[in-house]
Amino acid sequence: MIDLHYWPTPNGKKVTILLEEADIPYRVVPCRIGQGDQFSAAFLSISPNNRMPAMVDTEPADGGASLTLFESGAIMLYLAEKAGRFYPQSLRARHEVNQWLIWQMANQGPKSGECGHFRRLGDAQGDQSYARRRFDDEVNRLYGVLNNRLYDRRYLAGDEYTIADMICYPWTVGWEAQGQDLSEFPYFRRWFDELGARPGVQRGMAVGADMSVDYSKLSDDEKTRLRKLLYNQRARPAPEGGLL
Ligand SMILES: N[C@@H](CCC(=O)N[C@@H](CS)C(=O)NCC(=O)O)C(=O)O
Repeated sequence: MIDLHYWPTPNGKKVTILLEEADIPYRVVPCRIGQGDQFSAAFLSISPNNRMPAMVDTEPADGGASLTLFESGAIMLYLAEKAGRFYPQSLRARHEVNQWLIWQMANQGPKSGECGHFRRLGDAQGDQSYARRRFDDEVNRLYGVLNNRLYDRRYLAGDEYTIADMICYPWTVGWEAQGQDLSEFPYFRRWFDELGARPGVQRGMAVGADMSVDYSKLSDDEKTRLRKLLYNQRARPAPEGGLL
């Protein structure tokens, strides 16, 4: 069984889309990031970066002890390999998928995350207009990268729908809140509409809909509490007595 430590954010939904598409049985273990679950010792032993999603497979293919993973890209690769689906194995096709999956993890995810961060922050900590413009522009550039890629390909890695598509999709659903105009990106739009119509994608995107919190509806006190918990995180001290 797969235990998915999850909260309904784009990074979490990448994995639920794959689990639904590949019909892999799983249990959701809520990781309430607004309550600080990601800092508990039990969670950090699975995910030392104090971020969800994280995963425990209690029945790995080698028959050994439970296998744990953090980082959504690593989890997607593992689950696709386990299911034997959505991750073509020929040399060239596999590396097409790998490069777009890593593109997502290194570019689309982090830049879109910062775009959301500065848009939500407003000017509460002083003038943030440069930061907002910087990340709006970067996100716009990244939609352009997807649009150009999809100009002559049905999917990101070619003719086949793969985990490269699934990993990118959830970060694009909030295009409006990211300040983007999809009429600029017709080839991306074609792909976006096709993926959005897939029942597996719809089921994956809906996981935890009852848990999610609308940030814009929170009171000022609640926003202050969340900022204290989530913003300005610094290094956690290592325990005493390690290898020196
Ligand atoms: N690169 C990581 C990013 C994961 C990530 O940023 N998760 C956020 C929610 S979307 C989180 O757990 N935040 C908790 C925190 O900021 O303390 C991945 O793709 O798995």
